[in-house]
Amino acid sequence: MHAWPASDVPALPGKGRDLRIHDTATGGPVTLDPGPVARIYVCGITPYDATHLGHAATYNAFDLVQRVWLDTKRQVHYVQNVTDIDDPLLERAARDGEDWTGLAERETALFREDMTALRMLPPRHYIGAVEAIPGIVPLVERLCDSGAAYVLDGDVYFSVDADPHFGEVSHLDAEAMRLLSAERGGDPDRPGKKNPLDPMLWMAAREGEPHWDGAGLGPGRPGWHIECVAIALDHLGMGFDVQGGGSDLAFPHHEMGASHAQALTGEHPFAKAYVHAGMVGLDGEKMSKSKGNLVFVSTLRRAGVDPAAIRLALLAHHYRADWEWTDQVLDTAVGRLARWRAAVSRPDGPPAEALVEEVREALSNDLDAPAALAAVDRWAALQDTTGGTDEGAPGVVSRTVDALLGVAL
Ligand code: 5CA
Ligand code: ZN
Repeated sequence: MHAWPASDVPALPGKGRDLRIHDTATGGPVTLDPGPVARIYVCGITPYDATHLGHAATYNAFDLVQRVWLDTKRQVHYVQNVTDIDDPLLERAARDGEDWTGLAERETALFREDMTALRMLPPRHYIGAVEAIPGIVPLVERLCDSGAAYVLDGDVYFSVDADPHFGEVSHLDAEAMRLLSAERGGDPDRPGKKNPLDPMLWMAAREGEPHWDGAGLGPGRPGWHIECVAIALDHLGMGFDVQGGGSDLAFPHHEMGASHAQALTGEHPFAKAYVHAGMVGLDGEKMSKSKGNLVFVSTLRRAGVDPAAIRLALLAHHYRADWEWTDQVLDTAVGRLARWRAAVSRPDGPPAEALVEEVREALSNDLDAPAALAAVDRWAALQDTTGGTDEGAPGVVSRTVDALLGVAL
């Protein structure tokens, strides 16, 4: 699949800082040392509805990861998937009497437009589940051959007991895992499973549903977790730096993915850090496609909201916090954008060197975007009250905000 166009990332004076980030698996901060090429996998959308502010907030967090690494002069190999075949997509298409491929294509196209408008840097590889199927089948066959998978009425399940590290990503107790598995696509109550938590790797073709050639597995379609594992192993390999997504992916998705990969390769870990963004809510509930309480990026754009203001609204919250979208959040961002634009529109201003370092420091410290915004606010306030004589300082500020925060002033 093609991704979306990259916006320019201006080079900044001096040198960026290494990223220290909260890792769900260890429950604390880790300082990543990726070498010259940093590797990151971020779980993509299931394209059955438009991009909402919750999605945008999660992709914003991982865009910052990429920007911090680029500032250290590293290359970034960023991979993202599109879950373009899964139950929710088929259910929505059936509900609306629409062809599931048309729905997926339309919503993926809209996602690309939203990401472009928000200046999210594109992944290097943007891969759909459907196009990954030829790579998924042999992995499932290998898991079967090694005894880490088994067949139940034609469906293939992964045996979580095959991975000695199972549970080490999310650290949940058995009951919590069972509940979340039932809520998030698993089937813990299906009779005949070795362990109720075992997730499906390959679903045998169902009457009237799309299916693909599965060689020895028979016709069917892939499970959700193996999709991301196949794509990540193909394009990044084991031990990549960051596996990212919203906090609702920690279990089962990232836990199961890590176990699939570890059982396949005999190596550990799948990712050096598992990074999870908080959930954005509306009216007291997590924004979710299934609940329908959504504010879409595309709706705001069509209403004339500047995408830079949407981006500033996202950046005003720490990525790990759960927060609520309100009109006030957007109004504050619109006001901030206007103040910043006025402040950089003059040829000179207060010195900007310290600001560049403050923004770098804030982001390298577990992506503290609110602290970065506060630093720019202080510079803009100084510009507004006393001004300054440093020629070119507004340009430096503008490039810093662009390169590190993805906001074009
Ligand atoms: N296709 C799978 C991942 S392989 C999936 O979870 N798709 S999704 O469309 O449901 O979500 C895409 C990303 O947005 C995931 O990282 C998810 O955790 C995140 N996300 C979904 N809802 C919210 C929300 N309300 N707030 C923050 N992030 C969210
Ligand atoms: Zn995923």
